[in-house]
Amino acid sequence: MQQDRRSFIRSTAMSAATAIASGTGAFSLPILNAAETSSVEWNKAPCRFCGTGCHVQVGVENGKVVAVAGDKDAEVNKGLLCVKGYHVGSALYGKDRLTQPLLRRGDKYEEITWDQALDVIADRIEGAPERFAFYGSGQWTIPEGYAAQKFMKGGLANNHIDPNARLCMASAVTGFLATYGVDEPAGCYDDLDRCDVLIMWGNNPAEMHPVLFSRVIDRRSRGEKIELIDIGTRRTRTTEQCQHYLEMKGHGDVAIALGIAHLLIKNDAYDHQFVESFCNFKSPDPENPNLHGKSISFEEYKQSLEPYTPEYVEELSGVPAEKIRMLADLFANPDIRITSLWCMGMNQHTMGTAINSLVHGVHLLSGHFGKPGDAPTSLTGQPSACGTVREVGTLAHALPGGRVVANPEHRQQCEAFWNLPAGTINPQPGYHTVEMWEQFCTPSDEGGDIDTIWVQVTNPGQTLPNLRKLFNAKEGLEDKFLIVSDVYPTATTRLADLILPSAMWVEKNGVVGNSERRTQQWFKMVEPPGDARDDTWQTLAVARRLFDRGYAGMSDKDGRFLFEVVDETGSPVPAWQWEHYYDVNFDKHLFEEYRQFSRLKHKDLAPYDEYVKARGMRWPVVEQPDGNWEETRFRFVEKDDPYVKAGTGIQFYHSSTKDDRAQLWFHPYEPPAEVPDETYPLMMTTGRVLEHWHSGSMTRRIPELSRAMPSAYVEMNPDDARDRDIRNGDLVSIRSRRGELQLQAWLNGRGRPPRGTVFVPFFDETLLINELTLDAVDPFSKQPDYKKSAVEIVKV
Ligand code: MGD
Ligand code: SF4
Ligand code: MOS
Repeated sequence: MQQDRRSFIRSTAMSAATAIASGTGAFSLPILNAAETSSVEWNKAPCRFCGTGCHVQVGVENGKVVAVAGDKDAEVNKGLLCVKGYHVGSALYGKDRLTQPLLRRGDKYEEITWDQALDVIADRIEGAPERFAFYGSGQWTIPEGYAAQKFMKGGLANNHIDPNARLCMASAVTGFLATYGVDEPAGCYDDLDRCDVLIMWGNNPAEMHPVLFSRVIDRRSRGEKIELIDIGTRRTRTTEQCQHYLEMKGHGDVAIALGIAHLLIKNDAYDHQFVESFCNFKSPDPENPNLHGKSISFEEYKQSLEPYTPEYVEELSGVPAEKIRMLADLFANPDIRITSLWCMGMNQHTMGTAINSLVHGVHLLSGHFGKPGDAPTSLTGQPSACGTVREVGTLAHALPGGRVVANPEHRQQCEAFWNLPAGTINPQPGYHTVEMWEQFCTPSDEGGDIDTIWVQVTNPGQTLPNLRKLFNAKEGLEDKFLIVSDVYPTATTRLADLILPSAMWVEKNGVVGNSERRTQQWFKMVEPPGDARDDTWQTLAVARRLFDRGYAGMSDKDGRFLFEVVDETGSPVPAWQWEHYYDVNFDKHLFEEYRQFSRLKHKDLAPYDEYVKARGMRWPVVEQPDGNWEETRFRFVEKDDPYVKAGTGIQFYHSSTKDDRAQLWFHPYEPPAEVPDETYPLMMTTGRVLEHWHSGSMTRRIPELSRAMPSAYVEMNPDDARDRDIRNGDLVSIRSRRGELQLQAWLNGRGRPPRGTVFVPFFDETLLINELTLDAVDPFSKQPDYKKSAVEIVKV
């Protein structure tokens, strides 16, 4: 079949649009209880969408997912789901699923076989392996990410692999590393059941982690008292539930954290015993900028905080001085339990590493750490941002198990696990996301040295910042080649040279890791449509094609295929042939291999089969003398964390100063990378909405969700609108230094931005707000700031 490229794009975009408009085409599932039908077979799986990590029960009948129910046995959600979770099954059945590999020839797409597709990819790689990059995802399963990681860093000795999670939680990672020397939250969701005060630092869990938020709100209906504080840049559905709303300007969080620390010291209300036993002090080192900064004395720390009086903090943040005093008084009270929650507000921030470290610092300084309910806890957006990105280490500088490519010992360990010749792994970190796409969009003769990118399970054509520069500029660069594995046509497939149809969610086996260190497993339940195949299989099959062509990197040092799997009799299984892929549980094989790495930094995982029985377990999971595998709720805390020495109480055993202490940071306040001026007087924030998952490629194909939230809009403050003669529903033009877009204005809508600010969601493929967003990044995490772009709005 030959199809004109433009008509393909048009027809797929149209079919998605009509499926959405008419409610036909996309298949909608009833919500059943297990008891309602007996011919339905039920099985557990984590929800496909967010980092909360709810479990669903999936009902299958005649080879189709026909129902979804909340899983009552799951600790995370106890049977509850949000509106996306209830409809997750329908995400499989949009009528324009990709079912066949498609190769672009000039202006046309041609259906090709998988065999041909593998040759195309192998040719690109063999032509220039060092110019090839892999762009992955926090929605990769752990085995998918691990396979890609080994393929790149082991097989190709190429570190140009980075995930969309760079856009998401890279600053949380650097914050944890800078503070504790090891990544991921010490606490867990149990803290939400136990805290007296919950502070949300620029976080809207009512829409982004709905089930988690209702777990908190439910406590009130049981008569428990809990004080909720929303520090935010606009009123949201979260605000509605909070006793306190502290409206801040962009980067105000930095000032607020400094203000709290200032008062704790000034009032001598900090926890002397905790600080003296468990903390060192740090500040950035301007002479030698690096993640671990320089050591400072308590006196220096104290002096640095001097200027951040409540009045000065009010000036910087817009939050009244007495509210800063209120926060400091709460932290000064040792008799209450305080949990801080944050997500993209603190991470998508050009001071992301700094603000993450400062919020940890407030908890450490006040001793609100390590007791159930006393925890600084960052949330992740995606179902496996933790499992696949942070733990498997699918970042340009990392290796599995908290290892890094720059460390010779780490490379050696990894080479030993992979049975590779010594010196195989490249010591130079690869390109992080923004650099990778910049290199790809720069013509080769102008020095752009990435010429092929393989994208899996992410939609960069919609979700990268500053799209014209970092994505659209690829158009017309004939020597650049984009490979996209997806389940639907998207803004990314629009510029793809090779489109690969993928199996999704319960069409394949999977393992993921949620925000609270919980590793979750599921089995394949239905067949993928047409020729769609697992992402892991795709990586494996390309590796094998290279191996068969004699590409040296795809063999281990004994000449065996890098991804060899043997059956019970010891003979290799040809899993790279699709018809044999499920002869073995390839996921289990990869997981067991990966599991060895997890012990290197006390992130121990249990054997695969333990996760089959459980609704997830939180690492470190350690085997007990009776043979049971026990999870850990609170890290660094004696009795709960098996790695803490008896008698220490708390032990930061990965301390970067090697003295079992955490680092308490000072970072000076800096303004945002872009601030409003005369030409662009409004500050724009972007983000998600309840009904849609990220780029909407899945949720916009679910009629109930797309009808509930059909298209993007710009939330404006009524005063800003009045100044511009704009009324509710008017079409307006929004402009930044990078692009222009026309949208409908929404006044007094779901979110209420204060004067001088606007909000635009990024789910709408037909209204790409990321053509306007800024691509400035945090200096340590390289994560971009999507929350602060200067714009102007005029009525059309
Ligand atoms: P998704 O829509 O989640 O967005 O950005 P993306 O990851 O780009 O993309 C997942 C893609 O995977 C979809 O196209 C889906 O169809 C496809 N897919 C689903 N299942 C499978 C599968 O099994 N296999 C394959 N191969 N494909 C599959 C998210 C990113 O967006 C993130 S994490 C953040 S935090 C950023 N947030 C953000 C923001 O706050 N504001 C703005 N303006 N932009 C943002 N962009 C970032
Ligand atoms: Fe799924 Fe997240 Fe909703 Fe839970 S809260 S049902 S994981 S989208
Ligand atoms: Mo991004 S990890 O989903 O918030």
